[in-house]
Formats: sequence, structure tokens, C-alpha cells
Amino acid sequence: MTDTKEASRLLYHRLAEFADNDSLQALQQILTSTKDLMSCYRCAIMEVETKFRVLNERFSLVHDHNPIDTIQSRLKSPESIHQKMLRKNLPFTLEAIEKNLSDIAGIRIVCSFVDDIYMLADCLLQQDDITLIERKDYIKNPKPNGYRSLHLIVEVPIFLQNEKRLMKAEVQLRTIAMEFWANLEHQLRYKKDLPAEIVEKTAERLSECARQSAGLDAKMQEIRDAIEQAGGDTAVR
Ligand code: 0O2
Repeated sequence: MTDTKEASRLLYHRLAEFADNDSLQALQQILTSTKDLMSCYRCAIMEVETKFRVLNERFSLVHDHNPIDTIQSRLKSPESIHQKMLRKNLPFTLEAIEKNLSDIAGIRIVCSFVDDIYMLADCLLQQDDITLIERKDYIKNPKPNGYRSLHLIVEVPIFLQNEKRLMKAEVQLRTIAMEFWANLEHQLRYKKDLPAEIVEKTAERLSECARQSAGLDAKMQEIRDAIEQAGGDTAVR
């Protein structure tokens, strides 16, 4: 399968067969600027990921406690960016994308316990190079379908050869149970052409699963709190 670089090279050469020089230059310019912007978002992902890796390392050293189970990152796909811009009725230009979309750089932090989510969010937001743009607490206020996670839209500086740029990134913090539910819900949501009653029943059942997963998180947290109060070691290894 060809990668994005190869695909743009092929596209450029196909266009060169019938487009005039000015149009080709304009296209080349757009491709270069797009690559530049996407590279900056990749750098933002690296910066934020590193911050969480450092926090995990320090907590394991100082408290013998690893708050993070996994870290996943993704750059939003061009199709997904395009769909979101259409949905928001915005022009598909680089300026509009950078100004209006905050989730092109996405970092997901999966924790074992709910308390660790809030502790990590606080630690990140205390750092003096991080600016909080928006906080959506879908743990305290789950979405109507049952979706839970803490979302932080932050601005983080990236340091390039000759400049510093402020980039937006979306950090999603969730427990293993929230991650399990969201992944399955995402898969099931895209099953097409189902009868209406099945769709309705599925939504109800997913919502019930979300309630059960919230109950499980609460119980696990209680168990950990009880062990800690009794002076035990609850480090996740
Ligand atoms: P992907 O594939 O992760 O990129 P806004 O960004 O504020 O204009 P939006 O996008 O509704 O509006 O923001 P919100 O509600 O904070 O959700 C952003 C992301 O959270 C989604 O990204 C999903 O990753 C996740 N999410 C939100 N709601 C749900 C849900 O009901 N189920 C699941 N499984 N995930 C959810 P994208 O862009 O949809 O997709």
C-alpha cells in the first residue's frame, strides 16, 4: 500500500499532465503547508506524551504507583478532518482547520483508577507551559449514551529550529473500563442498515453497560481506597 507521501507524489505527477504551471505551484504550496501543519501536530503529540511519561515515571519512583496503564496517540485522518469541517459548515482550508479544530492531535491516557485521571489532569494543567482551552468532564456528566472520559483541550508549545509554535491538542483521560466501553460502542455504532428496533434496543443495552462499567470503576476505586487506608501497597505493576 502506498503511504501519504507517495500518494501526494503520484497525485502531483498526474496533475502535472494537464494543469498549468501556476496551478501546480499553488498545489505544491498547499501540499507543503499541509505537511508542515501536520508535522507540528505530531510534535505536539510528542510533547504531551512525554509529559505523561515523565509523570508516570516520577509517580512510580516517589509513590511506587504507576497511574498510567497505556498511552495512545493519533493524528486525525484527512477524511475525518474533512467530515468535521463539513459538519461544522466551515471551509476546508488550513487556516480554518487550525483555528476551529482542537482534536487533530489526540492523546489518550488510560488509567486503572478514576482518581488517577483527575490527579494526572491536575499535574498536567499545573505545568506552566500548558494552557487549558476547554475541559469537558464526561465522567461527572456522562453523555446521554453513557460515554465517559475526561477531555482536556490544551495548548502546548513546540520548539522548532527557529521558532516556537503553540499547538492545540485533545487529551482524553479514561479508565480501562471506560476505554473498553467506548471501543465497543464505536464499533457497534458503525454497523449499518439495522432495523430501527434493533438500533433502539442496542442503544439501551449499551447505556446499561455504561452504567455497569461506571459501577465497576467506583467499586475498584473503593477497594483501592480501603487497602490504602489500611496501609497497603496498591501500586499497579
Ligand atoms: P475520533 O476518531 O476519535 O477522531 P467538538 O470537538 O467540541 O466540536 P465533539 O467532536 O463532539 O465536538 O467533541 P467531544 O464530544 O469532546 O468528542 C470528541 C471525541 O471524543 C470523539 O472524537 C471520540 O474520540 C470521543 N467521543 C465522544 N463521544 C463519544 C461517544 O459517544 N462514543 C465514543 N466511542 N467516543 C466518543 P471523534 O472526532 O468523534 O472521533
